[in-house]
Amino acid sequence: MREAIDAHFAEAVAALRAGPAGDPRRAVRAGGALTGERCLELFDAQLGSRHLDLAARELRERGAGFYTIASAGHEGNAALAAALRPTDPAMLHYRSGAFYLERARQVPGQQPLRDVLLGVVAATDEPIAGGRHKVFGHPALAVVPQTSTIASHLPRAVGTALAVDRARRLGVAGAWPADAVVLCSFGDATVNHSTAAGAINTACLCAHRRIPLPLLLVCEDNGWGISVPTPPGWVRAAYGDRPGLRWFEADGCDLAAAYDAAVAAAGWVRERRAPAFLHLRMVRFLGHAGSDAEVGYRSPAEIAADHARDPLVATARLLVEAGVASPAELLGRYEAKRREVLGVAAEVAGRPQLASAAAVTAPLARSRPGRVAAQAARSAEPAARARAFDGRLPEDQGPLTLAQALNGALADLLALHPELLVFGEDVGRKGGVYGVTRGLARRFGAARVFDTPLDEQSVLGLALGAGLSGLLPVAEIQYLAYLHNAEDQLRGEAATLQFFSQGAYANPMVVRVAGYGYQKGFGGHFHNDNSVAVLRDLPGVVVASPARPDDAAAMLRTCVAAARVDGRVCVLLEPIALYHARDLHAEGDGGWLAPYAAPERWGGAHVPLGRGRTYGEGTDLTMVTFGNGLRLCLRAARRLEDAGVGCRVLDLRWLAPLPVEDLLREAAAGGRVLVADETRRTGGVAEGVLAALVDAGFGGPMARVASEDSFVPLGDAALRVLLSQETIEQAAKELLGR
Ligand SMILES: Cc1ncc(C[n+]2csc(CCOP(=O)(O)OP(=O)(O)O)c2C)c(N)n1
Ligand SMILES: [Mg+2]
Repeated sequence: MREAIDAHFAEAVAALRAGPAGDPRRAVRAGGALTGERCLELFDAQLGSRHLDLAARELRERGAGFYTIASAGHEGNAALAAALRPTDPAMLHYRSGAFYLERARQVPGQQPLRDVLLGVVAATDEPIAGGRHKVFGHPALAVVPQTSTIASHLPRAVGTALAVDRARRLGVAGAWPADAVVLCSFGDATVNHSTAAGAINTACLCAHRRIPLPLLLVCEDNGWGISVPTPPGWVRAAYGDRPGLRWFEADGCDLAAAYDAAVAAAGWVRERRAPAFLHLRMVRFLGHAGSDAEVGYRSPAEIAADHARDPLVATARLLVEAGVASPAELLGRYEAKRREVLGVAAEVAGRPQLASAAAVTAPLARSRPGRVAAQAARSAEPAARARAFDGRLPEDQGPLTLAQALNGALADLLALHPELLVFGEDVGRKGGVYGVTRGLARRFGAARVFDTPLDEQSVLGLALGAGLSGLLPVAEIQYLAYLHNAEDQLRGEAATLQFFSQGAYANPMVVRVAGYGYQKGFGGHFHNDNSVAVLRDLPGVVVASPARPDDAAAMLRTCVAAARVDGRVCVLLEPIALYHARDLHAEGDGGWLAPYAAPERWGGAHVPLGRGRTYGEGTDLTMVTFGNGLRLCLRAARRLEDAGVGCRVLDLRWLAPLPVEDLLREAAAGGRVLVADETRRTGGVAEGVLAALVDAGFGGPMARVASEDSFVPLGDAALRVLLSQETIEQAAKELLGR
């Protein structure tokens, strides 16, 4: 079936009246900068994009294609690619076909029509996602693939823009040229999303504070979010006059106007190192996607009226009126492009798709333990360490608390890696709510250790952008409950980037999260959150849960090493209640302190990913636990041993990947397994531990104790829902049949 816009283009261009021959080196419109030659090049990208859309529909009809969201009507975004450099990182709206084709034209050796069609047919030889998704992305074009979640790329774009100039200031090699502009484009409905609003607010705040942020935000406004109209004038009303955000606008259907506006906006951002917002008025053809029956919410007359705004016809008119080409010539180009695209489509249809689960999951969790161990063993030279610690090395300070050990490890890592940044709410001058980052801002400077705005999505966005840009971010989320309001930045963005780019792009990061309960009734749910299910099911994401000071320092180093070496995304869950704990069994015994686990080079030990730690050698019972549970279990084990029961306690240390090998060995040694899980009964860690035992055919008795499926209340009531030592002891006795 021939699409209406296809027929309309032919009719409208045939009806154009040829002007006298003009000089293609001159502007197609007096007063503008777009020459006839350049206009023809961009027209070629626009034609290619349009025919890709038409071909995607044909492939879909034949059952050979799997994606039909079109760029039709948005082809003016070719002007953005023309105004930018092919080395400027681009995070693109899903209607960016013309941008992609024009950018690819600027880089030798590209086959962009083929790239896009390989994506449509989900072929394994598609260059970025390898058949995992249809995205615009290519490492040679600095186009970073985006997820389908609208707005979720804006925090990363802000972080990337910040990282461009921060890398230069720190004198470290970033991933982008020092004068790069970061492009982030999106639709009009997207500006209403809180993720977009928060990210743009953070950009404004940076500009207000004169923090360099070369970010070009482009809203491609077609007036619709699927079936919901955006009120005319709304985007301008919302963003036209924001502090620190320079506004540009143009008719995106008019290539000459869009080009001038894009050149002005890109130049402004590049020179000022400050954010700008370019509003391009577009039109949406072919509905929202192939499956969207637009006639259900718009009249046929209204839909047809849009054809008058076809940006391809508008470009043809520019060329014809400037005497650069005749209507017949342009129609010839249109049909030639159709043949070219359909030729490629025929060639790629039926290309092999991913054929096994192993093939699909291959990019998820790159893991090179030998290289990670070697990296984790490294440390700064003695003189640099002495400076980093003001001459007081942590290994000379006697036994430390968990908070002190983490503080020492962060300083060691900052001293070792000039590209490492530590940031979050209150981590700078205050040194963190619990003092974990105390003194770091003073010793390493505000460019490396700093406070962020109070917006967890922006904190994670900064990590996403910094990691992508060659920096090594260690972000802090103040409380686990507040990770939950931003977790899509971890789930949708951080965890998927390697998956959708086959590792061509990565966002190495460590996110430190203060969490878990047991704060003696203080703080209630939000400060005692024990929900970790949402982290454990993220494919490829490492979840570390150190309980003791020596493990905490060593595991933080492992996480940073895994991020740096393999691009891993690591979450370090830090038990708040143990930050300042000193004793284990009795007041003053110092049982929860430990000497600083210095880097291996100075005698410290490395904790490999997914390796647990065993306490005790008893053979009657194995307790499996982590976090605060370790302390409870060690105390319970002491009492059980007094009663003649031989216990061993396995601290899992890593909640993802679970230390299955250690688990099976210790389960066999104890014969019976009691899992003590301070998180919830539903979705808690015990579910994974017991399932791993069952999967492996462990035949001994098993039981679990966990906290209740509840939020944690204030005061002594907290003890009614949290796992307790008594509960553990009682369950152990039942399991032993006593
Ligand atoms: C967070 C999120 N919610 C809902 C969707 C489903 N969705 C996909 S596109 C879209 C409309 C986006 O409209 P707009 O930003 O104007 O872009 P356009 O498609 O018009 O170019 C919606 C609601 C989504 N992808 N992400
Ligand atoms: Mg829209």
